[in-house]
Amino acid sequence: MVFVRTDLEGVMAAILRRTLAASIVLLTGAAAPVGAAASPNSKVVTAHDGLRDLEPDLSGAFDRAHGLAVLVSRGESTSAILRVRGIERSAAGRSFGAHLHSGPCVAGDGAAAGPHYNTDTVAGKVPPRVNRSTEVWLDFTVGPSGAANAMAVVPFTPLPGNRSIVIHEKPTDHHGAAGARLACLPLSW
Ligand SMILES: [Cu+2]
Repeated sequence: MVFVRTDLEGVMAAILRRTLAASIVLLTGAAAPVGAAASPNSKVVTAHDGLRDLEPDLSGAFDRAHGLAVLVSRGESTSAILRVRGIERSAAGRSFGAHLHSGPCVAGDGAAAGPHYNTDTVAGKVPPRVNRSTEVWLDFTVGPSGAANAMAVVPFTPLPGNRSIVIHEKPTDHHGAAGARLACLPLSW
């Protein structure tokens, strides 16, 4: 487990470095990439904010939590990371489902986030396949200090919109269900 966590931290640090480099390119309009991996074809979405409560009776563990989400798309592939900090330590060891949802993150209104973002649905495929390749699943387990990390790589680029990452009370099952919606992080681009 320590190996996995360390490895994940390394991967996320690399993505964050690339994100920063890509952002610098966007901000400065520099023609040449800044940093080794800042491809001009990569698209980067970031969000860093306090989590919004969706179910005040259930979401106490996330009352003071904040989240960082980064989506990096290159070609047909998107890498997504989620870092959550400030989770109540009583939740250490618990696992929670988390997904990119198609709708906005509105405090107190879990339904506003709508269904999972699903690339089959966007493409009009009926019925849509529901799995970790058609949706962005970012389940995590809370560490002893109240921190959690998750990463997913999917073979599509989510379309822009006012979207959210929703944290659920249970890990995601193979139908994509994870129980009540506890908290969310707004993600708009
Ligand atoms: Cu969800």
